[in-house]
Amino acid sequence: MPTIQNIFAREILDGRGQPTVECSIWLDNGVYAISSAPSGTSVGKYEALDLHDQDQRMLGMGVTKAVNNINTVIAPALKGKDPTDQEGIDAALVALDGTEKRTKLGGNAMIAVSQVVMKAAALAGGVPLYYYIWQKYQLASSLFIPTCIYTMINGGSHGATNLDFQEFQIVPASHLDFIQSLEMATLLFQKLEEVLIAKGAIHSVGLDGGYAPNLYNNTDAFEILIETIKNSPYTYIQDLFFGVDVAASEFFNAGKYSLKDKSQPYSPRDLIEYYKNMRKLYHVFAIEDPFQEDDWQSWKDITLELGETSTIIGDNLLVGNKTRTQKAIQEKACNAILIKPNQVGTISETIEVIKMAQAAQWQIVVSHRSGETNDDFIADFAVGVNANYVKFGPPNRGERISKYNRLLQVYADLLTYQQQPAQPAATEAAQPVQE
Ligand code: 2PG
Ligand code: MG
Repeated sequence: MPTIQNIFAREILDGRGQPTVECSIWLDNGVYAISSAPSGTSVGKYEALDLHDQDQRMLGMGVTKAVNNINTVIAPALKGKDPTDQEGIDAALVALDGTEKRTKLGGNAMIAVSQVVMKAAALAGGVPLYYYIWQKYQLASSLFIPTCIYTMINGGSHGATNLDFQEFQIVPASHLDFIQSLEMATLLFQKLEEVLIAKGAIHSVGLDGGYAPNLYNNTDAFEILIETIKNSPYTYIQDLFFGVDVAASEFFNAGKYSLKDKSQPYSPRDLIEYYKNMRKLYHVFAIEDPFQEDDWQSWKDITLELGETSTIIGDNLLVGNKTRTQKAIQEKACNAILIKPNQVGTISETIEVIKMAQAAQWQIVVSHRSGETNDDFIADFAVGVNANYVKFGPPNRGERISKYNRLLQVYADLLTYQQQPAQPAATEAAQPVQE
């Protein structure tokens, strides 16, 4: 049995140019691995804390405290431990931290270690990471590439703040396999730029790489996407649908929601009607965070009224937290969960929540963060846990491309193993996964 010889962390930069934690591990059999912590911008109220230095350096965003916690507290405690005992390692991290929100060690310190241990265990076993995860947790009988939800336009706190919604996405139809869907997303992303230039609406790219154009409201964004699709060989509704990450907490105030197309804020009831209309007009198949994280009644209402035909995804609502997920299952507050392991702090706890959501027959969407490095851990993780969907941004910017390129490698592996890389069905009716 290989054992952990050393763990060492340092501060590096993520794709936003902000400091984050990177961690190396050495096993006594010579295995060496590296992993880093992603981090968010539109951060949920209930997620694990990203520990930042909050001092004079780098606008207080440095992570030297989290790095020191790994080097001086975590590393000595994990020396000599078995890296394949992920549950034991993660339980040790949870115990060393001892807080609900991971404020002592930092969620960023904990997830970097939890991930790197898992990478080392896979390497020690001589198998690819996704395969190791799949074998270890046995969450489904076959391996496949999840359907990719591609962000095309960024608004909200990821964009130029002119658009209310954070992400306007395309969701490929189930007849396209991963390669075909990536080709479609790549072409549409290029075509979108042409349309934006022609309209004089080009601005820049947002935090996860989607265009952040000079548009006024959400309707403009859908219309531009429809025009883009018309300028391509693809057919709207036949080949793709739309999705959004509303990130509604960002425009919530005193029980109401302010959208720029109306001077008065929307009541929760008005906003549900807005979504119903959007669903009908633009075939928006997946809606993430339609309401603020404590507005449980509105979540229940939208799931009741749109959940039969749409995927209602809880991100900030759930933050991968067991108690909140349990409550949402009981109260039927959504029918899908966004999984971001760094919201939780450890991989073992994330797996428990995935199991819980799968048992409730929810759809699983494994997601990147707006702050990402070139670490492609999350791509292997998504395949290994048999996620229905992944959200890795557009095919743009190195830290997003690294995930798509990793999926291309896994796709090739699966073909080589002669296992059919079957797609979960993405239909407008949100059908259960076919394997
Ligand atoms: C989200 C994520 C990723 P952030 O809200 O789903 O797109 O954003 O990482 O900023 O929380
Ligand atoms: Mg979100």
